[in-house]
Amino acid sequence: MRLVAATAICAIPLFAHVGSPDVFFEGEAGPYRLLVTVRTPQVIPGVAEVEIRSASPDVRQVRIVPLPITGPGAKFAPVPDLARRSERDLQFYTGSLWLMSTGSWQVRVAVDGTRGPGTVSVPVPALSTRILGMQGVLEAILIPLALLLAGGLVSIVGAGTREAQLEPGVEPDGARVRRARTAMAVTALVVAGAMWLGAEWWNLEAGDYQRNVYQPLRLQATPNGDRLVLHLEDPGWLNRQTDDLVPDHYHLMHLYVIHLPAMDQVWHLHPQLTAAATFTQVLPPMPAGRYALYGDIVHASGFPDTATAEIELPAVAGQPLEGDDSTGRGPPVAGADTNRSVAVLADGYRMVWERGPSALHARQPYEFRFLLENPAGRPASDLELYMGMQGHAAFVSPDGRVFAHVHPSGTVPMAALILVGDTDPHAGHMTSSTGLPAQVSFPYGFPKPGSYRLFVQVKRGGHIETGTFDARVEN
Ligand SMILES: [Cu+2]
Repeated sequence: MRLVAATAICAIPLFAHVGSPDVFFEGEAGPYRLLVTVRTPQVIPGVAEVEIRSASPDVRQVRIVPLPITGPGAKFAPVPDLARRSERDLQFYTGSLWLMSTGSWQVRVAVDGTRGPGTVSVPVPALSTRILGMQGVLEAILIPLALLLAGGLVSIVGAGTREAQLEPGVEPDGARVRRARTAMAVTALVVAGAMWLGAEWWNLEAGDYQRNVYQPLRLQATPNGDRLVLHLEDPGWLNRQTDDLVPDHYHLMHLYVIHLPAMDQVWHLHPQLTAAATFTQVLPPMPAGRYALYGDIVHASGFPDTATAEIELPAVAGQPLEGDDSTGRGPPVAGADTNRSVAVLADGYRMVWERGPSALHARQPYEFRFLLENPAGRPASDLELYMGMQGHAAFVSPDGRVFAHVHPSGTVPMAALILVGDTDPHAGHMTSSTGLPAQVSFPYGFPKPGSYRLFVQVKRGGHIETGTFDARVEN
């Protein structure tokens, strides 16, 4: 009998962003700048832990409430919960929220303070990523107990049939003994039948739950000369579709291609939809080798997915990169300096990671800040928007189990932010496309200890620059 319960531990969570389930968001609730972290539950229904840090000290009260992004539930908000203010850090608030069903949710954060009220909604994908097999100890106790109960019932029925109507001390005759054996055999059959039915019912329930457990989209990648054809395949998770994609920062798919195992070159490409659930990318010149593919897409519900694949490519003559497509290089990841804070770019420019001296810890939200310097060592003055944003960063673990595509507003796709409505597509990032600050920041937290490579991309002087950095993350 396969025993399965609706809480925790045995598969690796893989979804929108790969292996990086926490949601990090930075943005404005009215006049207040907030950094919001939502630690999503591993099973649904489940409790999401919400952490909110206000950048200013003038916040008096924070209320939080979960709502579906679409459907009737989106219009009827339950009464918001008051977030608890930390006693040690008066700008830090925490709360817990139930997410009741799988899908696209938002956490609405309502702030009150000396500058009046303000609200902001943070999109949160809710999905079950795990199933818990019954613990071994519990199994070792419960199975013998069940057998004891079943055996007990059979012997009680046998003893009853054999001796219940006899005076104490009188031996049962042969007929009674035979009748008792028959009764015991029938009881054993009935008990075994009941246990079988119970197991069937349980497995049915477990199977139902199993269908809820998130399965990432599969990416079938077929090289074809200078082209790469990518087909999205749904393994059949709930009612997900592969033809309901919406553009996220101008493109239906953002494809990261990383050269393996050195991770010494990355491409950020934007394949074209050429048939149902099928994308085609004209490849740039690429050396023969093995490549990891991470294709970020967003469904119409605001639900993000990352489809992954690994492919072997022959040397590709390729076409020059066009439009928003870009590439960058770094040193081989094996033995890379995890304390390096400067990446040398083209034309003598430098990207500086303002990382400070303290160690990085897993599951901790950080503001990753990067400064672009010109050859004279001064802040660059010619930064532009790259696909509507000040910058794009990918946080990737060399084993490919973590991949997160992050923006200055956080891990949330821009398309989902637009769906939740109170975020104007041009708020939170710059409206003018030139004269941007030389510094760009990304809110993010690593899901687990280990080593990570960061690919940070900005646009300046009409071309896209990529800074490559490495981080060692402690527990
Ligand atoms: Cu991006």
